[in-house]
Amino acid sequence: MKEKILQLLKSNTTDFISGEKISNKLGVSRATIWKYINSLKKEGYTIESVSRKGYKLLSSPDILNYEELKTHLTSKYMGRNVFYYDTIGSTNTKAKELAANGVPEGTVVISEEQTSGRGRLGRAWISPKYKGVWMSIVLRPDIDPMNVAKITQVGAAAVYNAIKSLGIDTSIKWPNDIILNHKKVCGILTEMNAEINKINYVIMGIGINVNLDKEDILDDINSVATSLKIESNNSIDRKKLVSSLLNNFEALYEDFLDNPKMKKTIDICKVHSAIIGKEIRVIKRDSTLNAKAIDINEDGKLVVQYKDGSKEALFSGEVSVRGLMGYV
Ligand code: BT5
Repeated sequence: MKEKILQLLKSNTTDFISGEKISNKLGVSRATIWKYINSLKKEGYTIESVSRKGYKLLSSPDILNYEELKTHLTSKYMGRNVFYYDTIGSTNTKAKELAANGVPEGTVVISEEQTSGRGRLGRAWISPKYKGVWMSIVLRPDIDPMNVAKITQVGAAAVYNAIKSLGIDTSIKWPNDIILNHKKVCGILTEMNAEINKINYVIMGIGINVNLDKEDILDDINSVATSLKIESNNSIDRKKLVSSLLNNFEALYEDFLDNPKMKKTIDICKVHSAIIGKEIRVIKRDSTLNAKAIDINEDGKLVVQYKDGSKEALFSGEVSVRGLMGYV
């Protein structure tokens, strides 16, 4: 009932809606409406109430539940089943649990804060409350498990497009970072559960530093990390960003399922690459070599050329890439 009242208020934010009208439409008493309006106010909605006129929604809180996201969502299934938390350990861990219990493709876990956010190889990911986008998408692609790494590129391209739709131009550092002014604003962690030739599910975790302030970026990462707000001097609308990300991701993901060469994704990752054409360091488990990044191929691999002229297509699982002068 609360959602229905909110929907009515949202459908008309220029005029007051009378208690009588709401009561007739939804078949509940005026006292019940008043109770729900108070509860919405407690959640952070600013609602003006004037006797004889009724109620008017003045503003909505900056939170990322489905009620708030759906205004901007145009996707068919990405983000249509949202598990929203105020705080959680890691959205990827929760998404795995839900996926194992059978939630459908496109289910999203999103939290205002993570207390044990994870990067790759067990690294920590800082995720302060209400300041970022910390979310995971459950996917069930019918593809060879060997091709799962490609989905990280689909995610990176979708994040690029979503941030661009808000007027900020970033670049993509293969395989899983989005970069703004040489620092990281977003990281992607793709995890999967599979048998030898069948994927049970893939979890695509995305962390975007949206409205973090300088003091949120702790000492040990401030040389590599930044936020959209710090770089643009503007607070960013997180709801628009998440919805745009899900809309973009669905389109590129479908293209990837239909065309494994995923031209649309690769084009975005190449044109907006932070490293193609540059000298980089390729850090493998037991060696570090300088090379020039020259291409991203249709397998989503980074093609590099070493000093001796030899070329190699790198698989994202086995390397880290750094600029010669710093992070990138
Ligand atoms: C990543 O790992 O970049 C993947 C990050 C994925 C985070 C999302 S949030 C939602 C979902 N749930 C999770 O638990 N995780 C996913 P990697 O390339 O390994 O980078 C990790 C490194 O980035 C750390 O070792 C730090 O140096 C740095 N770092 C940590 N927090 C950061 C932040 N908020 N912004 C930028 N860099 C950060």
